[in-house]
Amino acid sequence: MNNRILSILLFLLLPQLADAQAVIDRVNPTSWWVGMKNTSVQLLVHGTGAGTLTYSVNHPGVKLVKTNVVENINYAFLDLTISPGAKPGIVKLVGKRGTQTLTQDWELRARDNEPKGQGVSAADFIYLAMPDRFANGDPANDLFADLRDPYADRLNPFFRHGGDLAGVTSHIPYLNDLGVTAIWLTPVLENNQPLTNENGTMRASYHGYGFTDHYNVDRRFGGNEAYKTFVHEAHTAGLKVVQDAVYNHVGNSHWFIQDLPAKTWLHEWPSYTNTSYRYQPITDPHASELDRRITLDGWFVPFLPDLNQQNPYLANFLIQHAIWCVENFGIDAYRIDTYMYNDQTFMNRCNAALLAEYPRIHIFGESSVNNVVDQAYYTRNKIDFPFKSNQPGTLDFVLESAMLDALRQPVGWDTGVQRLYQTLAQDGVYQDPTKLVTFLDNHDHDRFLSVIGEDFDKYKLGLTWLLTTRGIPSMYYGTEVMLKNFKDPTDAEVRKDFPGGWAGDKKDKFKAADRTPRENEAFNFVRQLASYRRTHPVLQTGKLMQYLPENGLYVYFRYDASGTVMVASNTTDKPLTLTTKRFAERLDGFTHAKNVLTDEAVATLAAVQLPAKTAVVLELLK
Ligand SMILES: [Ca+2]
Ligand SMILES: [Ca+2]
Repeated sequence: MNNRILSILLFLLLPQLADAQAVIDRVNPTSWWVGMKNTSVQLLVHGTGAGTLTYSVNHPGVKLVKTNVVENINYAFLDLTISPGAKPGIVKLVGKRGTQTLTQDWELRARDNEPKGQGVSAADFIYLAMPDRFANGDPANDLFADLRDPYADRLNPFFRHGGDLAGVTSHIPYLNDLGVTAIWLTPVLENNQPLTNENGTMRASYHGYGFTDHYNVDRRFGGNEAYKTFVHEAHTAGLKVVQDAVYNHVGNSHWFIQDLPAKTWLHEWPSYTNTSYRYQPITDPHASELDRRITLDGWFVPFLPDLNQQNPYLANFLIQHAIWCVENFGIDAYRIDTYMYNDQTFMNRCNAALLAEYPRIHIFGESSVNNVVDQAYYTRNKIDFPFKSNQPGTLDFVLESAMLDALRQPVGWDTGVQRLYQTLAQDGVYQDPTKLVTFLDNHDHDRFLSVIGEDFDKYKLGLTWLLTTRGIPSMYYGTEVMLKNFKDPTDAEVRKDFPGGWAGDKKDKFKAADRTPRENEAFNFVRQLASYRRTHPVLQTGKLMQYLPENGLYVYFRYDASGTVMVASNTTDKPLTLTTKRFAERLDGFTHAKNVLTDEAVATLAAVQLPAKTAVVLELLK
């Protein structure tokens, strides 16, 4: 059959098929609220022939402004306005075609009192956990035979292990005790992806970065209700919640990938094209358009299709989903996955929409770069780039590598602790460097303890910097009980189960009695510094003054009207006595101090004893 005959046949048959079979099987967002600042919402309506129906809405305060159709007749996009006086309840969406009338219920809700969009700031300390690997609170949800990946196997590092939201919720008291004030979980939305073959190994989407339905939390994590419970319990305990957002791509089993609304929904290439993972073409004024397109529109991996955020219906879909999660679950901040590979104009629009509804919300993306200029591009900055990002913060990858270099490189003119000093010395490019989220490692990097050669002195030094310098500190789960490993042979090595998170684990490191003396020392060290930071605004909002490092000695101060804290670090292998005359500018008026880490009194400030590879944190007193 040639194409012309096929087209004529389809032309004759399709209307009848649509007439006979038109259905609505999905409306996204699944609900919305009365009283949002933006009174417009665009409903994606999906189902066989959904785009061939004529829609109407008869509900107090709700107006159907426009019905939009796209090239796939299974979609309609309905532009609604919801007046402040609209009545919460079930809205009937009526679709008609010929003699057929379809009625679809859609929920309009009143806003609830759960705190939402509270933001995270330098007053916070974020704990990053992977729910599949943290604790299994409900063994009944570990696997489901009707999902594309029906397995759970703790002996396989690449499979799901059964950890879930109930497991995180039940350890909120542990996190409170440790002194963290916010929890960032790797994504919890449904990833109904099959196992994928990655370099010859079958792997599960346990990490969560391949969404298949934006409006459902994965059943294996406990579903939407478990997430709501987790957020509510966290808030009740004084903890905020950071959600991991993924705008750049979805899983290739996502329901809308199975029935694409339009050719322009994705970045499609004549043949498969991966992103180069090179970020320079985005900021480079000399870049070729081809290099830019490959970086931005190339696919992250073959099973994560790259979304075209310039498609206006897709852009609305993603932005409304971001708002829906804040409003529905009560989340407080967003970490954004692969920030650099998104359309940056779209990102600005999305950030602005979130900030318009929730002025205090914090947003910080993953931009894995190796220099301050490229990092500044993705947050509010003072550089004259042609594109100006409105993102409030960003993850501070440059400071991470600088802190690690300070601990692993020999002291030199531009090496060792100079790297830390020199990185912070470039903070002038940011509008507000205190909004950057700092870290020593994460789920994609070698674990901190291994990078520094499992040296406990260096471990304490790094954590001291993390918890006393500028920024919003974050810590990867298990660092406090000295989990270690390189990504050798794969990242599964840095994503091990938290010991004690599963019934029957030999050791329960959530409990002091099951931790070794060294692990308790580590836990208590983190807790001590976190507690001091939490109760001393000077470490949150105080100014930072740093002195040029000399021979591996690095001294900085945090100070404001409420007090002054001096942090003196000896990054060398030898004990040293630090003469403090050079710091008179900040020591003026202070005569003695309290050692924050030991609570000991320090009688004189003339000289400070610094054993090899140690830092002292001194609260200066008059
Ligand atoms: Ca489970
Ligand atoms: Ca992209």
